Amino acid sequence: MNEANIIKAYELAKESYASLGIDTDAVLEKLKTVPISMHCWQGDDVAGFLFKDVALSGGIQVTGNYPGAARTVAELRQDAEKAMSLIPGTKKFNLHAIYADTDEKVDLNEIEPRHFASWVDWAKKLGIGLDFNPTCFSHPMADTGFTISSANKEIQDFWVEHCIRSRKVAEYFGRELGIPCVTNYWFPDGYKDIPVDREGPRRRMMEGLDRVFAGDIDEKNNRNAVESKVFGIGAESYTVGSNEFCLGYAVSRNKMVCLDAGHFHPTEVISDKVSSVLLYTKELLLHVSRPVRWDSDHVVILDDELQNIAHALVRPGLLDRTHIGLDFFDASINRIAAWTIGTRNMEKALLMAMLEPTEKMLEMELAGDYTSRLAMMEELKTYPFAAVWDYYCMTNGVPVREEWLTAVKEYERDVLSKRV
Ligand code: RNT
Ligand code: ZN
Repeated sequence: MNEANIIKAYELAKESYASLGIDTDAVLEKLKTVPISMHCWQGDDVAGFLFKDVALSGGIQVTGNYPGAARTVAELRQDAEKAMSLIPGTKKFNLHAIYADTDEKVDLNEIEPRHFASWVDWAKKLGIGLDFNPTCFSHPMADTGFTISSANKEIQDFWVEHCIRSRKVAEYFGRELGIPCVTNYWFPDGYKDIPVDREGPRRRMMEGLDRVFAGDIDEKNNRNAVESKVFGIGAESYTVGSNEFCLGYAVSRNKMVCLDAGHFHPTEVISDKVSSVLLYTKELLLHVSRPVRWDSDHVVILDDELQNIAHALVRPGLLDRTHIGLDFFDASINRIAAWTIGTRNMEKALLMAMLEPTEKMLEMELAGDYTSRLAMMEELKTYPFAAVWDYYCMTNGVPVREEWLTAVKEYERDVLSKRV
């Protein structure tokens, strides 16, 4: 793309938006500071490094066998850096416990901050924050389908211990990096078939979580979220950590919920949940994903729901209380492209939401002028958003438009294709 043309197009776009009272330069300054947490697990199909050759469990699934998945910590970092070089804006990196970088033989109930020290060094080098997740799946102690809500004391204790240790790793991340870590607790616990007792497992999950958050907890450096789900593969009839469970837990314990776009009934959308949840909790975590017929974790595209999520955060000023994380894993396409497409789309959706004369539209709404409201919403869709986006990419030193694909193809040829 020709730089002079990008600037020319931007100047014209800037005038168009200025006529609506929008300062595009100010919008781009703000957008640049909004952190998006890129999930490590897109890079290696949720395999991790702590255990070798373990099947993915917990009712989630990665499909596809596109070559080039990262096999080592070094490869994953190299891939993530490549993706980050193609994405504008502030990033964080979201780790799972199974991504520990250690030669020691440690189990999940034995992890310590030192097993993650090299991630801190790496994050410092890149100047980014880290987020964290206990890994309550893909482990023999999760084979019954229950973890922290298990009626078996030994199993429950194991996962409580894992979560406490995860929280401490997360607190260490926040302390070391000076950027609060966000820790997300997701448990796949549930039944394939109709249970007799729906209350017991939920009570045990509540008590287990209370043990995880007991004692000294460092909320300055680490914020904790619980992620709900409607069902998982093999847990179709009953999921312990339902939406009501997690919301109730978060509100009563001063924690966050994590709303994952794929964890609700097919016509239920998280964009409509944000404003309610944030009336009752201080902060919110999102797992921006794309369910296709089920919680399929497709790469995030710039669809209506993504734009609605961005509007739900930007219009009422809830962006600063929301942590945006991504959660998808597609092994059927180039994984660096998957990260790049999904994360760039999140940025685009935020930019679109910021390029809106919200106050004017709110006036229309309050005056009962729904005609003008609808007219504006529709006209805005064809405003010169693309020119602002291109300029944002260019001035942030990342490829403009599909030019990033050339970089990915080169990387595939020179690096990924050699991983055999
Ligand atoms: C699973 C949840 C959870 C996981 C990651 C790997 O349905 O969405 O967030 O995707 O922890
Ligand atoms: Zn999720």
